[in-house]
Amino acid sequence: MYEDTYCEDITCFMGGVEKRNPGEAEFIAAVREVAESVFPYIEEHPQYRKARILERMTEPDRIISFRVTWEDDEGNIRVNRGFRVQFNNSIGPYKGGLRFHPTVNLSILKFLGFEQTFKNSLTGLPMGGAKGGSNFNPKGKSDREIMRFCQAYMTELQHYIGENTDVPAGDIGVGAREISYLFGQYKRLRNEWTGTITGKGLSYGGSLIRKEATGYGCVYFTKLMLEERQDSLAGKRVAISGSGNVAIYAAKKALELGATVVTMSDSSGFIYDESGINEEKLETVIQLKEVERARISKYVESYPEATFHEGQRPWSVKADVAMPCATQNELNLSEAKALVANGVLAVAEGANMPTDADAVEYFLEHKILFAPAKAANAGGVAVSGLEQSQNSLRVSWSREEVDDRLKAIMADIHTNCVKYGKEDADGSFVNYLKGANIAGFIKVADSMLAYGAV
Ligand code: NDP
Ligand code: 2IT
Repeated sequence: MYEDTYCEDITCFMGGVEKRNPGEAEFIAAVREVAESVFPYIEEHPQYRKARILERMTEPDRIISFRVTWEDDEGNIRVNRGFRVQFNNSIGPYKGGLRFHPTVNLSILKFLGFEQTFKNSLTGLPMGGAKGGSNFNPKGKSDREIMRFCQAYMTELQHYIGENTDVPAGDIGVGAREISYLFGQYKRLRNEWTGTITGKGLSYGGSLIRKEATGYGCVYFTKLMLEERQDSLAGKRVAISGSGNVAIYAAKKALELGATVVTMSDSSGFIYDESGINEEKLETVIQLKEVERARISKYVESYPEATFHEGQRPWSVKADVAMPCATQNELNLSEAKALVANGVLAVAEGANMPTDADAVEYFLEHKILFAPAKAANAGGVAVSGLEQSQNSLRVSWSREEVDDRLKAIMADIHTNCVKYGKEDADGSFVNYLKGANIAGFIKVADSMLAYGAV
């Protein structure tokens, strides 16, 4: 099953990856995307080839899988599967979110942990890559059930994490409420108060701007890409998918910078508001999603000028900027064609791997500004890193201080993407995908080289 050959080309290398990870479509796609960017770079830097850095980087340090047993409100015993994939800790303690969603499996968590390694490297902060979660479905569960599940999950996870080992955070289905229950249980079991989880509430060690950071960072990055082309966000029509943490704060910052947000969505469909989802309407979305935990379709009850499109994704509308902020594989080739036909200028991935590989290729062929997830959504984990720093220093920085640091980190990521992603003879087109993959690779690869054969 395991073929240990020195590969000279990407076909041989990917053949090995596919053999070793049968049926793991998401993980294989994430590896292929990185390998396509870094293989030519490795060719020019044979020290990486000789040390088999890419082979090592695509094998997680370890995978932890465990049973989570909990009791629902009716007294029934429920059983879920919990995971933590500790992918690579070359440049810092493992860091990455937890996802609670019925689709969670090893392929998805391995792809997310692999991506996280490069993303965290791009932030410039000392963080390795990891991801975890469970196939638990939080939808329709009572607060008490969520609490019992989080406590049961943490009772096992606590053995493997710690402020200098592995620091989890939120992701799909894990927001402020779940983080509080998880952190409360960790603190209780370990009798220690450390910054072992990020995304905490402000009264117990959380950082200002963490909640907003992924969405804000994604918009800051989009602004920088447009400025690179002497353009701006002001007056642009923005199509956003999702209505969770990332989507909401991407919408908020886009509005602040003078754009018009025309769509949001959830797994049941999307809403289209031609007149724009303004500040007041966005507050309604926040109320719907964060407080009532209701469906986005309810938006049209408050704003009948908008339309709800059941079972559809928002990529058919006319937009200058598209921001997929819901989940993986939510923008396919035909939707990419529709966006380009409608004049899209920039696509920024708020979610992880939302765009299918052939759709990414189509955007790049058409010279669309394409911000890959590991660059565009790195603001979330970057502010998690700042939360860790504040916890270690026992200080709390102001909103302005954290926001300024976030802006500076996104600007550095942008600069590095431009440095390694310039294409065309005159360097006029920036392939941000290639730039992000190479820039993220170098720091991790050089650390692995320095450690010798580990
Ligand atoms: P939330 O749980 O807050 O929101 C998720 C949103 O996406 C909801 O609107 C949800 O709709 C929708 N969604 C989830 N799964 C699907 C699906 N299979 N099909 C259609 N819609 C779906 O998660 P986040 O906003 O935190 O995460 C969104 C994305 O951003 C993910 O890819 C995540 O990995 C990525 N990300 C998150 C970061 C963070 O800090 N939170 C940081 C960087 C990236 P519904 O309610 O109907 O399920
Ligand atoms: O995908 C991601 O970068 C996250 N879910 C955030 C991870 C973190 O540790 O803040």
